[in-house]
Amino acid sequence: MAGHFVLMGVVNVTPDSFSDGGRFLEPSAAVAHGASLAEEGAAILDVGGESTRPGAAPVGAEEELRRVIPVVEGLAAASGPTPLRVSIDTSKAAVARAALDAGASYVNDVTAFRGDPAIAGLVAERGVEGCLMHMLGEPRTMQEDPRYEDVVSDVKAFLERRLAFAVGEGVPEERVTLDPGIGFGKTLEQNLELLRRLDEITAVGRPVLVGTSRKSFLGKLTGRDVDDRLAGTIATNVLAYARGASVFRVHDVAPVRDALTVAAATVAAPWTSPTATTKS
Ligand code: HH2
Repeated sequence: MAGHFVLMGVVNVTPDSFSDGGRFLEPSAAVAHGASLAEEGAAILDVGGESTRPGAAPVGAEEELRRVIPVVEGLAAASGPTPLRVSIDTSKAAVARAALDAGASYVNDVTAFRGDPAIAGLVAERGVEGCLMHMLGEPRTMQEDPRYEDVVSDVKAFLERRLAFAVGEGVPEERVTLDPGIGFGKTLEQNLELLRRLDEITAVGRPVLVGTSRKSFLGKLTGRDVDDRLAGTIATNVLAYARGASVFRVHDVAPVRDALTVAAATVAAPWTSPTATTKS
């Protein structure tokens, strides 16, 4: 666990995303933004053309394609010291297919292959990696009184079921990352409990991604507006790291990279268990 983390930088090409909606609608602006996130240390750039914020209206495939494909193409073609790794944040197989054709190599599906199950076969066939995320309900209504028996056990069982589905469709387990879906059909308390007990999700044995960046539960705790939630974002990412998460989806790559670098160095410090040194 110690020492290793991957930053996924958020590149939203939408008019209505909750924190950066409308800022990168022009493909050239989105590509430039993605390239600067990569320079700050993002190993993966997650390009999305449909907002999933609570209450968001769904977007048709044609419009989603129009938004994301030029950006995926631009980022995949952007040259630098290391080629940019592009993720497509979609739940539509048609969008994922076109994005993979345009140079993406990762599929981030907030419906965990439920929205369009054909996405699983596509990921299998193309040999790419993907992320399966938990969401209760759908974005339009997901924050209306979400209820669980036990939020962590329920989310874990869901992720295990979706992992089994993906494997059944031919996706090798090694290519799957799991995500508890912070903010997707969860109250403030449920989000905090998932973070507090994240080690129960990492126990499934797959890498775990967390996306807390700028989310409203941080605003509820601190009273801060969406543009002023970096401290809360850092706190939650460091705590998630300590509990075994390894992929961090964030808008502010440079400061989170610094925080996780310090966290990783601290956790990695040599430490000998008293039981290991006891003479037998
Ligand atoms: N959160 C958002 C979108 N995609 N994907 C994963 N795997 N995990 C997340 O937590 C996650 C995600 C929401 O954030 P953002 O993209 O900034 O907002 P919007 O959905 O409004 O575009």
